[in-house]
Amino acid sequence: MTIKTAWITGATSGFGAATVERFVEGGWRVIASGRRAERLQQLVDAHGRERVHALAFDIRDEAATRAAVAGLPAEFAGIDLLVNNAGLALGTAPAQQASLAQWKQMIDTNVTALVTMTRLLLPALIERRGAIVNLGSIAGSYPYLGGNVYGGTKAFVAQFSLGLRTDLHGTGVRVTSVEPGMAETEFTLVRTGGDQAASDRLYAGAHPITAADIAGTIWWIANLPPHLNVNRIEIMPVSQSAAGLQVYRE
Ligand code: NDP
Ligand code: 8X3
Repeated sequence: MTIKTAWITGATSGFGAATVERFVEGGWRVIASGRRAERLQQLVDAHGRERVHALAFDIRDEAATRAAVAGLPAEFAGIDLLVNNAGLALGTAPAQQASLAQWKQMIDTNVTALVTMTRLLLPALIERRGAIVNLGSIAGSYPYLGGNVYGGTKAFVAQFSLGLRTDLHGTGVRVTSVEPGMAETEFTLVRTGGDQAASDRLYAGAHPITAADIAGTIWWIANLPPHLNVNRIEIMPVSQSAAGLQVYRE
């Protein structure tokens, strides 16, 4: 049987790290990328060089991304699945107080780097009739206070995914936008600039989604019969639901 290959961005933590584990366990080869080289090395040490190819680079750096794609070893050069997972939220301040630098970092990572990876890997994905799974978020559909640019980047991910499907019509390439709600990863630690107590408070008692839940969802999507495409999938923990609109009164 031919061994399939997935490129999983943001593989050093959370959804990405769990997805690496799920796909390696399922017999795939994985290209694991992220900035924290030591965490990537741990994946290689755990699973072996023939299963995991680690690429440490900042995904906002287009030249580094191009070099990573161009330098893939032959065994990892045929890509069956791209999981565009690397991403982040920074800050929860309302727009009028938010940091412009943080806004730009979210756009550079969640939007610009995602489209760069996609564009660079499309030829390989078309050749293999492969699949793309993009990590959107419920924040792209439901506004919340302080979600401003983060929500905007995830709305882009959802609409870009639908547009990709349309453009890739007839190629056999599948595209899915996975849109989770509250999930316990390093997401809130990153968003709050390292406030572990704030992260713990947010998830306490809420039974949030786990990274393994999302890895299992991505595994399911990638292994559906080839005539099926999940366009979008929105997943929340049972403890979370939408809570309506606000009214300001004079
Ligand atoms: P984590 O913070 O645990 O993981 C984020 C990953 O993105 C890390 O591996 C990190 O790697 C990588 N990353 C961030 N910036 C860069 C960069 N500049 N270059 C390369 N890699 C980068 O968060 P999650 O696992 O929760 O998040 C994964 C995705 O899921 C994100 O797109 C997030 O927006 C989305 N999401 C998360 C939800 C949640 O509640 N947790 C819900 C809905 C969507 P490193 O730091 O090593 O570079
Ligand atoms: C992460 C989910 O609700 O914190 O995308 O924005 S949320």
